[in-house]
Amino acid sequence: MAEKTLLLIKPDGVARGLIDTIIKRVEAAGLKVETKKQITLTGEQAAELYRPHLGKQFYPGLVKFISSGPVMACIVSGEQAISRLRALMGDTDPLAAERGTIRGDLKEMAVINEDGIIKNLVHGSDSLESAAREMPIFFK
Ligand code: DAT
Ligand code: MG
Repeated sequence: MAEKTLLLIKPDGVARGLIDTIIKRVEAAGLKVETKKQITLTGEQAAELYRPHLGKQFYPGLVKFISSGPVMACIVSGEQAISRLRALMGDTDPLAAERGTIRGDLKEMAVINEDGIIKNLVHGSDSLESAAREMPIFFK
């Protein structure tokens, strides 16, 4: 099924100059970047993005990190775009992410920030429901 999903290049990826590198990888895998926009999330946008994690011990740090600097928000489309983008991203923990994945190949030496948050460069919606909730946070 043709799908649309949200890709975010997180503040660590933008700060490290990896926007083009990451977008090229997504496109090389046969997915299409329909539109993109660089923004710094408001607290409200960050809270909505990470609403499923509300109540977890790392939630406050997560919201702080994602709004700590500009992100590149992208709508990515293609057949099975949601699962294909997730596979391309690799494991949540960059140290566990396989070679050939964005998180595995582009990780930095220290993958945990000062608040205990895993820095892993990218966010991708994990389901049709998540994509439907997350895309409008960035694209009206
Ligand atoms: P993913 O981004 O792979 O969908 P997730 O939705 O479980 O992973 O978590 C959202 C982000 O929160 C994740 O990209 C990095 C951070 N994170 C997840 N689990 C964490 C933990 N146990 N400690 C610190 N940060 C964590
Ligand atoms: Mg997630």
